[in-house]
Amino acid sequence: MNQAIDASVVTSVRAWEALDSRGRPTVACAVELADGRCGRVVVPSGASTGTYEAVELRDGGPRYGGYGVRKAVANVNAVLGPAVIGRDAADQRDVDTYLRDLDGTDTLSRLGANAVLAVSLAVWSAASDGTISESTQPVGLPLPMFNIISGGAHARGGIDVQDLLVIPIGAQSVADAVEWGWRVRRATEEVASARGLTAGLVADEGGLGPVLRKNRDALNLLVDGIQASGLAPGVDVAMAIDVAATQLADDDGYWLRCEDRRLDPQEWLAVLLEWIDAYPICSVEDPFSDDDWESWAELTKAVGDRIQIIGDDLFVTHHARLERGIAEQAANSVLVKPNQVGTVTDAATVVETAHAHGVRTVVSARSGDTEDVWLTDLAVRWQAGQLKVGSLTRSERTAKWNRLLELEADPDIDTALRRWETIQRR
Ligand code: 2PG
Ligand code: MG
Repeated sequence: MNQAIDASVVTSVRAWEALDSRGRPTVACAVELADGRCGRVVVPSGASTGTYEAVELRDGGPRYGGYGVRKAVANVNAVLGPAVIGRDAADQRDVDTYLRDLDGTDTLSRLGANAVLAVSLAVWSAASDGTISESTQPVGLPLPMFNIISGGAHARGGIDVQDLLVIPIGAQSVADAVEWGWRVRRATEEVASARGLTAGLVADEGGLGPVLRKNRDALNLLVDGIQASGLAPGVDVAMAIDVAATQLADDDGYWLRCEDRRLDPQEWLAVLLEWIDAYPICSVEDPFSDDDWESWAELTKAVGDRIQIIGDDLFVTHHARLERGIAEQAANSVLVKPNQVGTVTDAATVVETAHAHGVRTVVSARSGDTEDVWLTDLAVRWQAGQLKVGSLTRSERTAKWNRLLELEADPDIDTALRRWETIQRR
């Protein structure tokens, strides 16, 4: 063994049960290397999970309403951790392949994707030691996507569309982007209050959770909020939606519960195209369910490159599903969530595949997230085009924006905000 490898050998792995931002138990893990570097992470967890995601291990039973993760923690401390000790943390692919082999299932359901990701990320965190780029090349910082209004699984009693977001497409810096997002959120809250809506309710990702009767009411509220902020809709700031349509789908098509409307896929496609024409929408995520490949391809064909169509539940950060999507032209963008697939290497492979095929990348947090900032660092390392971590309130959200602001302000890193034009050309 040479000295460099000696220094980055894993010497200790320790896991414990912690809480995520929704107050649900999650796995925390600390890894130490021979030279003293250490990584400590707390893994996130989704609410509108895709059918094909890697599987979190939960304890069941009365403790924490069944959400406890003591079994996953025990799997780190007794199986995954001891197996990783002695391996080179600088070789992430080797570590992750080994972790995956130990589990032995494609969805990591035996030892738990929450257990495997905790170790994979903590190893990555220890080895990277807070550094962003080894190169002296300019590092493009991802363009933020800010959640303003929430519905669906993130805001009980709200509209069907899960997230209404803004992308500050005209911003020249992260600092401006963040301030513009803040202005839109505040103005939207004021417009909602003036309309007598209970806008102060905050949803899981820090966005507003007003009780509205129609999905269009939310789209109108957001466009009015952008206008009231003094920014130009579609020029400074564009709208984005995450439908999370797997949550709306049943055997007959799509069910808009707040409007009590049932639509077949063709009718639903027509509604989406109406919205895209009527509002300054530049991005639509999960417009159809994760099995409705045909409808995806129809929408993507209809909009061409005019707006981005993002596969979240469709691709679940899984390279085989992304490759099918590329072959069938089901979407032109991919959401990347490390815990959907379970290891840093698998998520990185999806980013590489996407970039090699001109598919845009949006690195994303989960609705149940944590105080950690590794997601921002991964997005920058991977040179992802965009970053989606929720709204501009709540510490688990602002921590990740704050890290982006920190990187932009770091004189030792040659950074530039990834501009919308650059993203569109990608
Ligand atoms: C999504 C995410 C984040 P969840 O659908 O994109 O907004 O939600 O973590 O609940 O899957
Ligand atoms: Mg989504």
